[in-house]
Amino acid sequence: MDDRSSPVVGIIMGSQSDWETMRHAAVTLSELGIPYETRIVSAHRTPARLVEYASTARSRGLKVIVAGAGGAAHLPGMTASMTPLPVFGVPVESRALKGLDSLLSIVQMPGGIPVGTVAIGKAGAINAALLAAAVIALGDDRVAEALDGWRARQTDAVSPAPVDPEN
Ligand code: RP5
Repeated sequence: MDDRSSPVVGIIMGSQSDWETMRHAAVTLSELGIPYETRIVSAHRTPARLVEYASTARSRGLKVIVAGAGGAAHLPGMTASMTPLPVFGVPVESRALKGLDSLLSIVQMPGGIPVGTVAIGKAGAINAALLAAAVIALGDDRVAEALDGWRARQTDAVSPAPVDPEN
């Protein structure tokens, strides 16, 4: 989806090591047919890249940014400080503190610069993508229909009763 049409969601992350988590946001957007781009943008290691990315995001046509980072996770907040677009922050699970550090770093923004913070790890990456889709669906009937379908399929997939695992 990255190159087929103009991206409306930017998926950014602080490190290559975040991709194992953030790829779930990409998969979810692909399932919904929403064009996105993926970039490694570190608040600490590539601050100039962050300024360039965040400050041009809206003029390049992005509508929502999903930002994942771990540890001292400044990326979502710094991004939100430089763009008026909605930013959803994904706390990536860290080795030392299991992502609690990431979560608190992202969620505890001072009043005035919001970051919509989701759950730690894969669930958060999926939900950030679904929130991005919900924002875009407000002005895009095709995405609204795709999101309705995604949710209906999820509902249909829930068995009415537990089953024993194979083997
Ligand atoms: C953060 O540091 C990244 O978002 C990543 O979650 C964490 C560790 O990065 P690496 O040392 O694996 O590159 O900036």
